[in-house]
Amino acid sequence: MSTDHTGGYPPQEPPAQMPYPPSPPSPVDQERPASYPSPTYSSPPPGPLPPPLSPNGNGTTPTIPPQSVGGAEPMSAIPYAVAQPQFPVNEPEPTPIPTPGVLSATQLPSVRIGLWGSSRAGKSTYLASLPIAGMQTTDPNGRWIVGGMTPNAVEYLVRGVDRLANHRSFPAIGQINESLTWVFHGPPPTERAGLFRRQPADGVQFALQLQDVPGEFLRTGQLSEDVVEHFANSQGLIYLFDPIGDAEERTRSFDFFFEMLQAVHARVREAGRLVRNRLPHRVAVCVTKFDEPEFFDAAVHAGWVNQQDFGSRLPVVEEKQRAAFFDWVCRGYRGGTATMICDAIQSFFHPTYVRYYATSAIGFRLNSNQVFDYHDYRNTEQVNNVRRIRATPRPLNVLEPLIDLERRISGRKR
Ligand SMILES: Nc1nc2c(ncn2[C@@H]2O[C@H](COP(=O)(O)OP(=O)(O)OP(=O)(O)O)[C@@H](O)[C@H]2O)c(=O)[nH]1
Ligand SMILES: [Mg+2]
Repeated sequence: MSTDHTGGYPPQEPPAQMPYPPSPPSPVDQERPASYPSPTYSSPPPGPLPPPLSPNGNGTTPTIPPQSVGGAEPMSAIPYAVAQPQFPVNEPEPTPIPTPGVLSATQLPSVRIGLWGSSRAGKSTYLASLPIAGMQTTDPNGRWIVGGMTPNAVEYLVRGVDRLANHRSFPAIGQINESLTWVFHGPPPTERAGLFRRQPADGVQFALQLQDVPGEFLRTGQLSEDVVEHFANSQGLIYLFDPIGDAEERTRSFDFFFEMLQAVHARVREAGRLVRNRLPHRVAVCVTKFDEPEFFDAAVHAGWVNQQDFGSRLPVVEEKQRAAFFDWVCRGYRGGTATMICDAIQSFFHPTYVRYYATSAIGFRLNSNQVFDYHDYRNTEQVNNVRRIRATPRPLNVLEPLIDLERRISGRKR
C-alpha cells in the first residue's frame, strides 16, 4: 500500500497544521514553540535542573527530569513536592463489586458510539474498566452504574470486571466481534441539582451501543461491511490511540485507521450526511496506557503533566492543553506515521467536534494511603511471564469521554 495516504483525498479545507517542534516543550526553558501552550503548574516549577536524561527511544530528549524527593511515603510530586496530606495507614484496598444484572431500558434514548483503536490499543480493557469507573465516581450527586441490556452484554461486563478487578489480569485477546448495548445510569445534572435542590432531580439514563471489534478485524483488507456500517451509523466515535506500540504496528495502525475513515466517509457522503465535507461524528480521542512508565515519564519530562493538590493527588493533563498534548504525542513522542493519524483526525472531523483525553483503564498504583507516588506508580507486573495488574484498577478518564460524548450528541448541557 502506498504511504501517501493523504494526497488529494477529501475532506477539503484541511485545517492549518501545527508546526512540528524540533524538541519537546519545556515549562522551564520557556522555549516552547508558539504552537505549544505552556503547561500551567498549580505549584512552583522545579528548581535547578538536574543533568539531562539520555534521549528516549524516539529521539526526543526529556528536559525536565523529576526531582528526587527523599523520605517516607507519599513521595513524589510531579515533578515538584507539594505538602503531603495525612491519611490513616494500612488501609486495605477495596475490591469493587461486580456489575448489576440486565436492566430494562427499552424507552431510553439510544446513542450509538463506535470504538476504534489499532490491534492491542486497549479497547477491551477500556470497556471492562467502564463499570469499575462508574462505581468509583466521586460525583457528590451519586455514582454511575453501567449495566447490560442483553444477557450477552451483561456477560461481557461481568466477565471483564471479574478479570480486571478480582483476577487482576487483562482481557484475553479478542476473538469475536461483539455488539453490545449497555445502559448508563448517572446522577442528576449538576445545575439542576444545584438550582432545584429541594426537588427530587431525575438521574440521567441512556443506552449506548458499542462494538468491541478485535484489532485483527480492523486490518487492511479485512474491513468488514458490518464494521463500516456500524461506524457510519454511529453518532460518536471513541478513538483509542496507543502511544506504546512498536514501529511496525504504528504503520499498520495508520493504514487501518485511514482505510476505515475513507470507507466511512464514502458511506456517509452517499447518504448525504456529511457536514461541510467532513464526518458528522463527535469524537473522543483517548491516549491510552497513560500509566505506562515509559510513556508517562516522557510526558512528565516534557511538561504536560500536572498533579492534583487534593484527594489521591492524581496526575492530570489540563483540559485546555489536551489538544496540544495529543499533537505532541503524535509528532513529538511517536513521530513517523503517528503524525498522519493526527492529521487525519484533524482533516476528517470538525476540530470543534474532537476532544482529547489522557486515559488509563487500570490507573496508577497508589500507596497504602491511597496517594499517588511518583517513585512507585507502575500498575503492572510480570508474574510467571504473564502481565498482570498490580493493584486495584482505578480507571482514569474512561467514563468521562463517553459521558461527554453522549452529552454533546444529545445536546444536553450537563
Ligand atoms: N499499562 C497499561 N496497559 C494496558 C492498559 N490497557 C491495556 N493494556 C495493555 O495492552 C494489552 C492489550 O489490551 P486489550 O484491551 O486487549 O487491547 P485490544 O485493543 O482490545 O486488543 P485487540 O482486541 O487484540 O485488538 C493488554 O494485554 C495490556 O498489556 C492500560 O490501561 N494500562
Ligand atoms: Mg480486544
